[in-house]
Amino acid sequence: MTITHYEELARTVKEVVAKQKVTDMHTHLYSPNFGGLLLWGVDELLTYHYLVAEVMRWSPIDYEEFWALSKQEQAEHIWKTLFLEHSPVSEACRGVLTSLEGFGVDVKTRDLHQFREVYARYDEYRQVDRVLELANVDHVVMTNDPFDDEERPFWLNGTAPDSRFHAALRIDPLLNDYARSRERLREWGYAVEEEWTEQSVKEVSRFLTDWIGRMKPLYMAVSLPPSFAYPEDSDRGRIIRDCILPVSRERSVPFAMMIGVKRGVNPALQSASDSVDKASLEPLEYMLKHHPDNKFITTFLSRENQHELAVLARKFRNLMVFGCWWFLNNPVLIEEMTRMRVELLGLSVIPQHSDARVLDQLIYKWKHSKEILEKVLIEKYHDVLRTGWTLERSEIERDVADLLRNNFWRFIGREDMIETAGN
Ligand code: REL
Ligand code: ZN
Repeated sequence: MTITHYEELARTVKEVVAKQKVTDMHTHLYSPNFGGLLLWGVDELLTYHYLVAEVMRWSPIDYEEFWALSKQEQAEHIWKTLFLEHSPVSEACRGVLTSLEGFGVDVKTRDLHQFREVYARYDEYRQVDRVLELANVDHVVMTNDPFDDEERPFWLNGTAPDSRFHAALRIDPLLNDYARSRERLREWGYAVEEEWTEQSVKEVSRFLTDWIGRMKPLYMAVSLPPSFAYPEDSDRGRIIRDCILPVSRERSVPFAMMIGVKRGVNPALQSASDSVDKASLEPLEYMLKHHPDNKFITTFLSRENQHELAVLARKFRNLMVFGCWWFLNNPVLIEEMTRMRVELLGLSVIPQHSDARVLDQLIYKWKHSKEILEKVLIEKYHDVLRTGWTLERSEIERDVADLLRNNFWRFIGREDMIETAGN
């Protein structure tokens, strides 16, 4: 079907975007067979750290007192303060309502006990099937940290994730706190030396290779502070140079960097304590230029870094830009970033990831982001239709499939995972 007019265009884009399955390339979700690691349900939705930060702005409760409450009590406190005593219009509050509504809960009752009863009919396996279907997500990439004492045993026992869940080898402790991680590596039989010697390089690389073998990660990932520098005469600089980049290239496991997070700005907020600052793009530019055979997947946390990141991606095809990360995952910024990226890079980006920590958030994160993607695409396609260009439905299907799943799989070299809505 050839599309020449706005009405057909708008209808087609809406249908195609709604129908398109998403591969969510960065989440904090777990396969349902990983014990209690997968968070789901209304109490988890309400105690999301985004909402903890928001409740503290209204509530006089002491931080310690809040953290001493049970999960249910924290959820009740947040429900009362952010939903009943004030209107829930922030993106994180709205997200809870979209997720509940999408799950079939009647939010207008405002009855948390009733919401809990609905979720009580599910277990984590049924919940995964239902939420992935509701959110139209086909694959989920987890965040898997071998230094995490709760998670490590599952991998050591050979627990295989559900086929829809894929690992990402997260190496924050190795890169951001090497002094402590070095001790752990020794405990685990990696003979790293006090100094950065050839043997240390070999042993850290062996650690990475072992975990790549165990997890089969789609990429290695790290979050980095605004002050991140490279090259740098530091533990982090040396590990990236001597271990991460060579292993990433040799094993074809791209290196994902999430840059710009200031951890623990208000430590009393615990999981909600992190903030943001602008970073330099020079380290990334240096890596892209000096390591053309390495693949990099990158996002920045500050709004101010987004334009220069999109420009840098025009210069280096070994860079894939992804997502509207964390404090950027708000409609006003998603729209601005998506429009800017499409204008500068066409359709060669991964416009969004969910960063979901709670399974049910997949419903709202993708519903809200798809609405914006739809809007931007209609506008951009309409601009070209006005020149006399025409579009086929199959071309729109191809483009939307690229944006929501195939660009990711193609970039990481998994052509076998590429699918389009039409087939
Ligand atoms: O992957 C990360 O480092 C961050 O996305 C998380 O640490 C953060 O807490 C997350 O919930 C943000 O959306
Ligand atoms: Zn994350």
